[in-house]
Amino acid sequence: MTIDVPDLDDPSTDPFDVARAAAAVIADRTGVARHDVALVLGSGWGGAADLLGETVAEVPAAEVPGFLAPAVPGHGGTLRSVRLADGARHALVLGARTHLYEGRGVRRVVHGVRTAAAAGARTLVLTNGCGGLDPSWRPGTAVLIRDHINLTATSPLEGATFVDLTDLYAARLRAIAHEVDPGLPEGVYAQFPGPHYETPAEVAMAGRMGADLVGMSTALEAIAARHAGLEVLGISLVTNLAAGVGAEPLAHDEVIEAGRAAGPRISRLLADVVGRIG
Ligand code: 8IG
Repeated sequence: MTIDVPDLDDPSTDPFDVARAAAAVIADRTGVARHDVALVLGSGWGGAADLLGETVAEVPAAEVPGFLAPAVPGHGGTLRSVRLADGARHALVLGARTHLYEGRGVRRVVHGVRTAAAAGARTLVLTNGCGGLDPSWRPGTAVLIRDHINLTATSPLEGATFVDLTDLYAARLRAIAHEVDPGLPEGVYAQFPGPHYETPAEVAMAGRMGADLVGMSTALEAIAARHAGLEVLGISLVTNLAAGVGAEPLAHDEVIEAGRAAGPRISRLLADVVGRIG
């Protein structure tokens, strides 16, 4: 299918036109006319889609309007359609996240979210790997995002678009996650622009502001999702203690190992939660 798609970087382009074009290509390439739920898989969550159900089709992101080839070759970069275990619903798994720090503009950052909405999704699950401020949250701890603090100094919305962000991270979906795992902690996620990690002073600042988690994604996507009418669930995987938290710096191989060890557990969690979302 060849279609003429306007350039997302052109200010006169309506980004929702590109999202609709992307959704049309996804429907064509996957043979799935409508996706019900979408997932964005962040650091540490790459394998977490495997338990969701049966993969129907995979499309390289670079072949879908508005999406970019992955910054790191062989690192994600595909859009996957998965038939959920109930046999009726389909999940769109976005394995290609564009981060703000890539410098491609905020439209690219939220294009996957807008495409998911255009593809029919009513629910969006945003996952990420992040730093934790609570020293009792060891690397490998999954945390539900209760709210966020956007420290990027930007917004994915353009013009006089005044969107209410009360209960952005839907209480209904957090309750479903708690049915699956009553012990899941909740926290406030602060999105920094990155790509550098925070200084200890910045982490302390974020803590005084009310943050429990620090990362480089998710908040801008959640804002775009709410604007597009999606119900949002956010789950973080704490892969490291944030800078200056805890007495000694964590060894990198310990962090990697904690993430690896968490893989099967967070995959199960994600599949069980998505299975219960109506
Ligand atoms: I993985 O400690 C991961 N991503 N900003 N800070 C920020 N992003 C992160 C961190 C962290 N760990």
